[in-house]
Amino acid sequence: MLNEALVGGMTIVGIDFRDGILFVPEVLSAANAMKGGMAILRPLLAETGAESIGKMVIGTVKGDIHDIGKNLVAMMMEGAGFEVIDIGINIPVEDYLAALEEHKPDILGMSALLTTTMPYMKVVIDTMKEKGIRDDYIVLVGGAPLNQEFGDAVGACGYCRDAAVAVDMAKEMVAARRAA
Ligand code: B12
Repeated sequence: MLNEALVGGMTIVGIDFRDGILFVPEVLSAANAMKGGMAILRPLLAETGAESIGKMVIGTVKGDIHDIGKNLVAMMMEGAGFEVIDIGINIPVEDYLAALEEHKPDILGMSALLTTTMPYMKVVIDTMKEKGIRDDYIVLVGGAPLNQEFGDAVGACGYCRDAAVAVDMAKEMVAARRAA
């Protein structure tokens, strides 16, 4: 349901928005429908996971209000058994740092959907380095305009092209870190 209906539908909306067939109000309406569907699926997916296998703080970077992909990642991670603290959209570096301090997660996840906001991920990671806390966390980044090269360039531990990859990568990295 999630991959074929909700994500599949939003992919078509994305293509039609890009091609000028759909406009912002229609895209917003589709986004709301997706959120409604996710609200129904969320507890069902969460039920399938047992104990927390790790903790993640996730947010969309400053200047960016896109949250569907982030919410999907959060939901899939919860479904896989992670505890997820979603700090929302338009998140400045200070708020990321405060959430890390408060929740002490295994993973920090950052999302960006705009080419103008994706460089902000480097601001967050560089600030973590300055404060000497970069290596305390697994940093995963994602969002449609990103790629592996960008993830490497900003100093993330991993770039995930979708929520399924995020779950696999998170499980692997948390297990490796705990084993070490
Ligand atoms: C829906 C949408 C909107 C909605 C957002 C609603 C919401 N609540 O999120 C609205 C209408 C508000 C909107 C606004 C704008 N949008 Co818009 N939007 C889209 C659209 C159509 C779909 C995005 C989406 O939700 N995709 C579905 C999700 C499931 O996919 P996803 O986000 O990529 O997430 C997956 C992966 O990337 C990954 N992932 C994502 N985040 C993370 C994080 C982590 C940690 C990990 C591990 C993985 C991960 O996993 C996710 C799930 O599989 C895209 C087009 C597109 N195809 O991307 C344009 C798009 C992103 N928007 C665009 C633009 C330009 C804008 C506006 C500037 C428009 C305007 N002129 O006002 C504003 C920006 C406002 C702002 N400051 O942010 C452009 C960006 C172009 C660019 N070069 O940057 C796009 C590409 C459309 C286009 N072709 O022009 N938008």
